[in-house]
Amino acid sequence: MATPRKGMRPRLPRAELGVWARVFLFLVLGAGLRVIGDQTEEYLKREHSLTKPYQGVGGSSSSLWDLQGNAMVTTQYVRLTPDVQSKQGAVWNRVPCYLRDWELQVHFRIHGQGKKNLNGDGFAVWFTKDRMQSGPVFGSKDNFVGLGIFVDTYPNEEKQHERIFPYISAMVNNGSLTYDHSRDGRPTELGGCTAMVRNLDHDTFLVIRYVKRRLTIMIDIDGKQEWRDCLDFPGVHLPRGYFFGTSSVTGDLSDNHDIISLKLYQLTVERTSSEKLAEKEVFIPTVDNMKLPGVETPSEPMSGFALFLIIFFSLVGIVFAGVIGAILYNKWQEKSRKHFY
Ligand SMILES: *[C@@H]1O[C@H](CO)[C@@H](O)[C@H](O)[C@H]1NC(C)=O
Ligand SMILES: [Ca+2]
Repeated sequence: MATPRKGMRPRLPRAELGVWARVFLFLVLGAGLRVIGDQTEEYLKREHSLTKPYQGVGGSSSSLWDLQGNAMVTTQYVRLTPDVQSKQGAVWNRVPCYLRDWELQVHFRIHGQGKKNLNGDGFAVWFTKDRMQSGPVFGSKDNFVGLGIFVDTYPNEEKQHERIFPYISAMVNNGSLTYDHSRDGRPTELGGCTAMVRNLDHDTFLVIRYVKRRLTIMIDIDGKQEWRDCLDFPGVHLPRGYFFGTSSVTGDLSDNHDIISLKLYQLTVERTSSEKLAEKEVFIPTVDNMKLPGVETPSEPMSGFALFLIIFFSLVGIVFAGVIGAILYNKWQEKSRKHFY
């Protein structure tokens, strides 16, 4: 990913603060606040977060989260689907989110008996207008309105063009697009990355960050407490007041799809007055410069090395041309001298 990230906080490992620093911040600033970087602050929003021990989830009417389908809650995780064929489940936030800038940290675990590529299908993380509607897109409705992030563990498309699964991808929809399951959603994706996330002993996370209309996905799946880039896409316009949710489905192949936590942070970001003006409220999800299905993908931006080679050989060319030019000029002078006498 070569695009520079402007206005982003420097990335820090999750365990960036020591215990005493945390205690100090907790006492001084109150619970739920993490101070990071210079321009950005994060506040954990409990009304949009799903954490142990999942009090009341799927139960009481005061609960912030609803379960749907075969999803079930234990003390350690919310299991969207068990490692059993033809199951579907989801968990949805009841409170619409009106935050302008946010970050959703998803702590998940995918595990099962199936050997490589004999497992499925993965899970989706949603920020959508509709909630609690089962369907064919990782257990949730198609032609959705909003944002879908897919952790796809099964390659449906036979010809995979070098793509290695599991694969994480993102899609923004205004309700008109259909997710093409047989092609793993490739015609409509914004981008994505490979993420070997199955049957791991360590914790696996993905983070979805939405700041100043820029959608960024990072993953922490190697057990090193480091965020790795997965997708970075500017010009993503998402309306406010949508719902966070996550869903999963199994078919002939299956896996346990477990959500350990969903932590939603409000990001407080400085904006210039022109930035404020440019960011109009939107009511339909759109993406600037979205490459439409069937349109050729633009070629990769030039790498630094390629640029170096071009400049290097241009210089060599100029020097070479200069030398040749000088030789020819000398020859010509000699000739003209000969001519003269
Ligand atoms: C929805 O998206 C499609 C495809 O990106 C586009 O052709 C259509 O005009 C959009 N509709 C609205 C109402 O924005
Ligand atoms: Ca798939």
